[in-house]
Amino acid sequence: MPVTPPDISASDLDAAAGFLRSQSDLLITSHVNSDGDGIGGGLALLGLLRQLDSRSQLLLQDEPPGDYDYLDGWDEIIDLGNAPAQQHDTAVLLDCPNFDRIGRVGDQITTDAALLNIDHHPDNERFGAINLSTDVVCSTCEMLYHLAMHMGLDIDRPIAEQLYTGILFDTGGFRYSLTTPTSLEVGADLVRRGARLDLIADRLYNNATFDSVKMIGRAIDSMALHHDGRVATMSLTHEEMERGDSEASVNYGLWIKGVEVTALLKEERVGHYRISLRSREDVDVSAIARIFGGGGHARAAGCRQEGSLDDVLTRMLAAIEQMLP
Ligand SMILES: [Mn+2]
Repeated sequence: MPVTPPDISASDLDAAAGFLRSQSDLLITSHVNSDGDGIGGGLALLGLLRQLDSRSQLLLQDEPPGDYDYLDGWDEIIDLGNAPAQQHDTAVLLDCPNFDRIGRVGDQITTDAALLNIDHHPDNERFGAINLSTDVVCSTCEMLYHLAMHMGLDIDRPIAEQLYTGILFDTGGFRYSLTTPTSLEVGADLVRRGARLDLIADRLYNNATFDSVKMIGRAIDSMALHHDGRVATMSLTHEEMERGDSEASVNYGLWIKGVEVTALLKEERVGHYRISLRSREDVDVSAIARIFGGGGHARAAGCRQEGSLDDVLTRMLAAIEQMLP
């Protein structure tokens, strides 16, 4: 049986468990543009709370991407476009370093609401009444696994697949450095409990559209090397962005030997760039992202910038250069 990492204290787990057991009508939510960790974790928590006969709902600002429709409970996710106007005085925030990350879902939470914060970002602001937050776990889903085990709840096949999805997503298939021995043990236990690892990996990694694969081609076409080949940048124009999802493109810079940091500049709106940063091992890209008002993890982070492509690129490269070893 996998053990709880020493950095999660039993008293924090007890406090979170007490919170979940004492509520009967909980709002569960995660950050804007929710990903596999937030969606898998949200659905898993819905299932776990059902075992406590507790009513809860999973509300996200944005309609979740259809890639996750293999998860049990998929139809139960509510996005803000389909949600009745309501005010909640208790909520669980998953995978959010601060309250603002939930976006406009925040308008449905009273200002004095009791919040349970479950997260694994190093810059977590411990904004909840109860905070289950440490960066020694690879994902919010791994944290939920430890919480479920601590509470003696049943992780059945549907919940195992929801949690496994978040863990696989956040570790890049158990490859990123935030993958610990415990993450691997948790993954193994979830497979033992019925998580279909082949199906989940296939849906996460081999599920792109024709347009988004072509977009990877355009991003690679734009690639340039800087700082003696230690930084690779790519960019996509607003026009290119409209043709499909570009999320998969960012990692290709790290395919190149010697590249320490890669950045993908995506023009979300004309003159407005969303920048995704990835690093190999020495550079903490979350520190770079924070300079520009963004955040994330040491190996994967992001921020936004306005201006011309040249200006934004110049600014990013100057900041990256400061961090190069
Ligand atoms: Mn996460």
